[in-house]
Amino acid sequence: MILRNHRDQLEKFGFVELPGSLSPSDISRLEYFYSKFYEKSKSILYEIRDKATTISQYYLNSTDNLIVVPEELDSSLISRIEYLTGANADFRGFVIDNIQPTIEAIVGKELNIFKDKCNLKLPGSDGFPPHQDYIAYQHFPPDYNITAMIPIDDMDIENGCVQFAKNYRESAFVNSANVENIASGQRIFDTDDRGGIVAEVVTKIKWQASTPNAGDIVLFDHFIPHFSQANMTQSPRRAYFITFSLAEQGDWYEFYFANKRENYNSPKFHVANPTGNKPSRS
Ligand SMILES: O=C(O)CCC(=O)C(=O)O
Repeated sequence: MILRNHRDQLEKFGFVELPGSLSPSDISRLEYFYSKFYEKSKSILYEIRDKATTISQYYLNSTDNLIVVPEELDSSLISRIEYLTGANADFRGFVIDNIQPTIEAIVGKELNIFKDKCNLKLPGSDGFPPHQDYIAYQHFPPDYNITAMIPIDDMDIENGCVQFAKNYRESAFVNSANVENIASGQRIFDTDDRGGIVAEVVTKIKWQASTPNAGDIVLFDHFIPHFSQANMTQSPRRAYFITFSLAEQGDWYEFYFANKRENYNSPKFHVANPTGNKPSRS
């Protein structure tokens, strides 16, 4: 059966592509929600500017708003928007009804939403260096996380699609000197000061670009190394990333985001974030 095959791929490689998972009306809904999130995020940035406060200070006093992360080199441009299902009950219902059941069927367990975001990747916006999401999530109680990447725009190499480490689970892949830790039987590699995987490991990885279209979903676990390049096109490359944990390990969504509001600048919330290119305004 298809789902059995998907589960096997996920277990073997750490990621699996699910083409054509969403209907045309689902895709329109994703666009509609995005327009709401984007307008609200702009108004939050204006509010922060008008109050002459900092983002980290603003979020200390805001408990139920979207969390906006601006571009590193231009704080008036949005890099990503978080707390989506927390701030919008309709979007939460959409995810629970239209996305979560497929993932639960593949994983074979009930899930809870752990965190969520939409990456905008504006024209010229930088990529994410190679990293394992485990580095960011290890600070929280669930020991299994799986992310559904849900493109709003078709993704390709030019606009900075995500590329996965196809071979990193092969036993001869890397010598143990570059393994920092073993978690749930998976290797966690040494990191640089941004939380990215060290170059000695990165150069041994066989990268596979994932180029999903709107309507597809790509699932990946928190161990698989992945990276993306800058968006070299003239259009944004928008995608939702909804991360789940096992329901049997509790519901950590509000805990995660409360922690983020209290520690907005903590490196654990900015692992391997893009920093280099300044996006254009067009
Ligand atoms: O949006 C991208 O290009 C990559 C995102 C990513 O690697 C991440 O959020 O961990």
